[in-house]
Amino acid sequence: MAFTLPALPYTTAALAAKGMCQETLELHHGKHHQAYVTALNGFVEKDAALQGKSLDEIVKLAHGNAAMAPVFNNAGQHWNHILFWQNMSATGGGIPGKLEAKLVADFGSVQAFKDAFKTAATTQFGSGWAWLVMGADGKLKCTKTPNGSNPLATGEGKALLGCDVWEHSYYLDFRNRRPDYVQNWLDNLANYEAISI
Ligand code: MN3
Repeated sequence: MAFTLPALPYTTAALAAKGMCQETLELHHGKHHQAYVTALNGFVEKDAALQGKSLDEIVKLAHGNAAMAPVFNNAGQHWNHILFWQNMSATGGGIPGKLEAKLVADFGSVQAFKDAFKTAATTQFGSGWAWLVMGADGKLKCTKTPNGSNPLATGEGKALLGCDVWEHSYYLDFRNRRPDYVQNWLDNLANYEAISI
């Protein structure tokens, strides 16, 4: 069973008023994410060891295996983008009370959470991702991963929010201003309502 590009949970124009334009979503979803899916299917087709495995299984199997780096990069990016589309909303930015209480308990304040997330995102040198994860200790924390890696692969916890900081995610809307993209993402795009803790 081949992997497929999931439909966006909104139209490509839906986030424009929130700082992510239609062209960004058309290219990012229709070209970049599609390319990861197509490449991953190509690897699975040629390798019996990958056939019948779930996406999570392939990500974990390929992680840290140099010979499987191309498989990991594409499987990881497919996994990351599935979450990323769900992590945004045209009505994003509002933090429900239960999550707010947990953020205050674990970071000290909502502002401190956003600062930690933004620091993770802006200190990721080159391409990668910033994450809000629930650690094994039950505490929320912010982390970052390079390229196509993610918290499932690194074992850092359950990913609750993932923000793509590859330039293709923000260059049309924010040019080189990654800090502004991440701040806007946290304030206006992030779909905190969909997080279950
Ligand atoms: Mn991307």
